[in-house]
Amino acid sequence: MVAGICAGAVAAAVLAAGTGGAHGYWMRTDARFAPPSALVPSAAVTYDMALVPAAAWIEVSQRTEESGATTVKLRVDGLKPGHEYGVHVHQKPCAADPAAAGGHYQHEKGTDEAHVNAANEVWLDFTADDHGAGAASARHDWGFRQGEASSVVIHDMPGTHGTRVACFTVPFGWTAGTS
Ligand SMILES: [Cu+2]
Repeated sequence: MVAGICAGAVAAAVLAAGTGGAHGYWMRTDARFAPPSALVPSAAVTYDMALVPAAAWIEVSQRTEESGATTVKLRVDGLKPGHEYGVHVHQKPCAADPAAAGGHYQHEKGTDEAHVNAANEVWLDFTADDHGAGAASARHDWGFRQGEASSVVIHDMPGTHGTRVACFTVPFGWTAGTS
């Protein structure tokens, strides 16, 4: 019974969503982190309870304009005060295995420095304030391809070399004509 109520709350956490296309796309979703072993699964999974405690909060929003230009915003609360986190949009949904989220979403695919950067990927690095809250925003003149952006992964340090400490499965919308 409790599980049923909470599942409904998770579904309702997506406040508004449209389809990709000429009118753009807007989406905002939030959740509280839970470990993969939680009886009631969450779309937000923590792998490191010291850096991302259970019940810490995350919100992700996406606004894609008619041009395809896309802004992704992140807000968090309840994290470790003063800690610097690295955050990226990843390709696949979260699971109990931190590796399940796959690699970073990339506008143009490549593994060299020309491709692995905040201009070609969506980076949302932030430093938690004295109360454990944080925020970040990234805007690009491109949007996502269908099925290739599925989560936001939090790492234990900024940049691309951090360990994955949490993951939030997000219903990102795609830009029509790019799939
Ligand atoms: Cu990442």
